[in-house]
Amino acid sequence: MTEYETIIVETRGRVGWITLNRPEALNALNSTLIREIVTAGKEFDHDPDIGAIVLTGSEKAFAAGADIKEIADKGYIDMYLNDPFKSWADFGRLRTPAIAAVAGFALGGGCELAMMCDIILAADTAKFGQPEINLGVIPGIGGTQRLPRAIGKYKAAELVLTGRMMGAEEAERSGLVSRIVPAAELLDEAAKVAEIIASKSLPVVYAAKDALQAAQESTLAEGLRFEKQAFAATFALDDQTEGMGAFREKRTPEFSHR
Ligand code: CO8
Repeated sequence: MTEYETIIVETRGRVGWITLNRPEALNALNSTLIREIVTAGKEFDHDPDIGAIVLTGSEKAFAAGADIKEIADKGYIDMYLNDPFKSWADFGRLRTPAIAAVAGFALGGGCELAMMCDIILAADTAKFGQPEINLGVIPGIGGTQRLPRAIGKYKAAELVLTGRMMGAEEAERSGLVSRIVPAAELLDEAAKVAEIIASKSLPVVYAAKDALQAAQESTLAEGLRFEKQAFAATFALDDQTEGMGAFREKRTPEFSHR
């Protein structure tokens, strides 16, 4: 098992847990933290015994964004040619569904990291925002692209252009979060959702995630064509035979992930 400095990594049954752990900096995403999250995510993704990932922070902060102290003195070439954030794309490409369990601040890169996950569960204390404009920069790992797709152009523009934070209620109303739960129940609720997903057939879960992803990245016609093929392909799986057979026999299916 890889040793980590800035995150805590655990396996509970078929669920992989990644807890950001830089409390002194409100989980600001420095280069070590980025490398570690991506490494842990990929390790879980390569493990066929893991069916879902939960990514969480502390009560005060999911993540307060890129580590401003680490990037403040960088120049254009550092950011463009030596892009310190390029490995994030690998996190966005994980096949295993990821649930962001967000309490406290999810700002800048923290909000963008939550948006790379498939489900965002928010504690009632959660605060989301893209405050980069206040620092003289713009969002750099998807904020200007995923936020408008999640909450619409006009609300996203207000947040990105003013740097205003929004609370959990507003985030849920806008479609950024899947559900709000009381802060004390956040991790239990994330565990329940993750365990449900991890109990399904892994190849079918991958197919569903791929098709949902296609909805974000393609036209309706392309997405529907992709779904048609992916749907038909599930009929090649033992788990389709098992799932439908179990329904006919009025029993719980036992998926073999084949
Ligand atoms: N970077 C570095 N250190 C941070 C960060 C950060 N983003 N956020 C908080 N900290 C540190 C503070 O400096 C402080 O440390 P110290 O005591 O040593 O000075 C400690 O965390 C606690 O923070 P505060 O005392 O400020 O706590 P408050 O409760 O008063 O305020 C806030 C909390 C409102 C969250 C405040 O800390 C804040 O505004 N933080 C910055 C938020 C921000 O602007 N985020 C965007 C960063 S830019 C970005 O994310 C660009 C994305 C591009 C790609 C990113 C890929 C990783």
